Amino acid sequence: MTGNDKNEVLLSIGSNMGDRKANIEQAIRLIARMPGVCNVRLSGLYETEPVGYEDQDYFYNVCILIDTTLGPMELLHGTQGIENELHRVRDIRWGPRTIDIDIIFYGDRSIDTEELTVPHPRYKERAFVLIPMKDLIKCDADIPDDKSVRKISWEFEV
Ligand code: A4P
Ligand code: MG
Repeated sequence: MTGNDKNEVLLSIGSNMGDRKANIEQAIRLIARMPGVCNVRLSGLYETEPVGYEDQDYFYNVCILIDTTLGPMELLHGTQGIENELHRVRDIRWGPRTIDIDIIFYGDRSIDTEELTVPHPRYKERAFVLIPMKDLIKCDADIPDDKSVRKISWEFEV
């Protein structure tokens, strides 16, 4: 436990199924309502080419910064609960996911357990994380391929 220490955390959120924008907005609302989470700040919304499995639809991606008194595992379990809640509505058996929430940074901590690796091990190779992230924090990582990431007009307040 970290007591009542407040940590700044960067989350990456992606969706490529159903109403992608609505899924992302709902995930953000649910994160903002978690006890122990406050001061939610949003990046722009981006449409991004799929990375990894190419035979799937384009994603929408955002990054958000939050302040939280939750410890890293509490936060992970909370965001996994939100993933489950949003998956359940869509009843998907295989394939793309309605929502994916990854912890990119948790303060300046390094964590390497079976359940959680922070900073996220692949974020530096991913334009779909780096470009939204640059809306929120200074970042000196090279942006790999920004042609695969396109900003979408977005009116949303938490
Ligand atoms: N886990 C470990 N570290 C973390 C962390 N920092 N944040 C563990 C969140 N979870 C973490 O995750 C699998 C396990 O990772 C969890 O049980 C957790 O304990 P998952 O969300 O169930 O599965 P996943 O997301 O499919 O796997 P993975 O390896 O995290 O996939 P990625 O790397 O997140 O890739 N292309 C575009 N354009 N946009 C996307 O958002 N996302 C992916 C998923 C692929 N291609 C994409 C996008
Ligand atoms: Mg994930």
